[in-house]
Amino acid sequence: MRKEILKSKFIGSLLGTAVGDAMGAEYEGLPCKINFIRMGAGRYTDDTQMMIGVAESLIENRGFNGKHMAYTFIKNFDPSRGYGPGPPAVFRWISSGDDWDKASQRLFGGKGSFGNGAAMRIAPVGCFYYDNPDKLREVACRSSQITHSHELGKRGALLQAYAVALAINSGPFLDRGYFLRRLQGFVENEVYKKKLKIIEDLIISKPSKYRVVKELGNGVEAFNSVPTAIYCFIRSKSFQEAVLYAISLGGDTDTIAAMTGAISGAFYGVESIPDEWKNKLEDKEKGKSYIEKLAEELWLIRESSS
Ligand code: R7I
Ligand code: MG
Ligand code: MG
Repeated sequence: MRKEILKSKFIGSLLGTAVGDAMGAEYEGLPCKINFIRMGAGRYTDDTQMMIGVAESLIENRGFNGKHMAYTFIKNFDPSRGYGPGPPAVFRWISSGDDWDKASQRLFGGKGSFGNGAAMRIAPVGCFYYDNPDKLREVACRSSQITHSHELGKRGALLQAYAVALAINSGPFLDRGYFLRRLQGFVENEVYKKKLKIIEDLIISKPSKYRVVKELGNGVEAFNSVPTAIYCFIRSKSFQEAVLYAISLGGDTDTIAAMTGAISGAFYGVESIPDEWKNKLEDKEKGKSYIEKLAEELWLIRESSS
């Protein structure tokens, strides 16, 4: 792959997360079949704030450092970005002395969270380890462990990271069957395998949005949103179509659009994100330009090591 293409895919994936998140944020919790979707204020939410933390920590350490990533999340934490209840509790426990990889196990009666919070932020891991599935698996799981230690929370993040990596490695024409088979081969979990099989069926049957939501979900749980995002990407022919479709399904729109944007941006590259959406994305302290810079730094580290 040409260097410039890889760079565009890295930036596309990180910016795709932020654009999907900011755009979807204004439709969160609405029922399925939303029409007239547009980019509103362009303010991103927790999904992007945590994705930024993942990227910053990978860059500073030139790889994964769990304690550093946990403290980066804590440093960046801004409650006005709309976090789920789990992560802020974990941040408090780590700040009071819990180990970075133990605190999250206290959530949900000791089972850990299966929310989509680990998957929504994972794009930088999928980019950084796009050519190393073993390392991707390890870092996706360990970075999830900071806040999401439930098996289904981690597996969701792993699946999302691998979808981003596959999208980087494919192109310009998508072989849907191949893409799904590679995901099937990677995921090692019955809940997700079943959902991937449903995607296979949906692809050939032009289903209604109600059926998609009924069978794949549009909720805050990782297993009710990561497969949905994969479907949104796979069924569409452009970044724009994929993200609009994701939001139109309703439910956890910021997150499903963020994850759809991460995969679609990794596949189509940054040029595929409509200018109007990019230009409306907030560009203050850690906004559009900063996210582009993070993606470029991740890419540079990979370029210099290969
Ligand atoms: O996963 P998380 O960071 O939330 C992310 C969501 C995204 O939509 C963001 O845009 C933001 O709005 O929040 O936060 P968690 O609190 O770990 O998980 C989210 C929710 O999933 C929880 O509040 C629970 O409702 C549900 N959940 C569980 N419910 C029962 N048992 C997660 N794990 C469990 C569980 O083990
Ligand atoms: Mg959010
Ligand atoms: Mg959300």
